Amino acid sequence: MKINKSDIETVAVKPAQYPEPDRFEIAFAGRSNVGKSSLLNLLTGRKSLARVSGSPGKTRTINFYLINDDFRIVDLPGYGYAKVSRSESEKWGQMMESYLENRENLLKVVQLVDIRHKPSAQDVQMYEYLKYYGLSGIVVATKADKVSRNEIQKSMKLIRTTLDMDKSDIIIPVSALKRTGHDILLDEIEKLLDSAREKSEDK
Ligand SMILES: Nc1nc2c(ncn2[C@@H]2O[C@H](COP(=O)(O)OP(=O)(O)O)[C@@H](O)[C@H]2O)c(=O)[nH]1
Ligand SMILES: [Mg+2]
Repeated sequence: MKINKSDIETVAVKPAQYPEPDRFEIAFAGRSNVGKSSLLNLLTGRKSLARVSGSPGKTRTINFYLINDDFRIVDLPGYGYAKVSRSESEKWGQMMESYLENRENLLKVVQLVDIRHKPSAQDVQMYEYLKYYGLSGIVVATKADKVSRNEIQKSMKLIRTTLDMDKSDIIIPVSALKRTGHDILLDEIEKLLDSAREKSEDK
């Protein structure tokens, strides 16, 4: 699949602000600063569709992007930023829950982890949560340009065991800097959309 068209559709902090659930959605989750915005820009071929931030912890909204006038990519607020207050992190939890637990048109959540580090306790918790809701299965290892080829293989093993991924779950190393890996992710997204469409036709 190629992305020819992408636009920010809605910025939401509560369900009343979400767009109608009339299109399939693929969401991105991960620690703040892991590279979610950079990945979105890489996939869409746009330099600044999503704001890339030097200082972590800025995105406190759920951002809905309309892709090819067809489906949506949803950028979820990042977690794991040390300096947030308890009330802020509770707000984050409520925002995530209200989206992830009730969104009927949500097909999958792509979990992003930094290829250089062992997934954090919060990454593990997030992946467990996604598994529980049947939304897990695709992990993107970001910043692949920062490690050697050999280390990529090692990191992928560490990510797989730490997140307790299923055999059929996949890890895709991606570099926004070198512009690699995004084609594989786009193909996976296309597969998800195709099979969801087949299912909805069967009904
Ligand atoms: N070297 C390298 N840096 C990256 C990559 N992806 C993101 N970054 C950097 O990581 C920082 C956080 O990126 P951003 O996309 O804003 O992360 P977000 O908070 O998850 O949306 C920025 O300084 C990016 O330039 C990558 O693939 N390679
Ligand atoms: Mg971001």
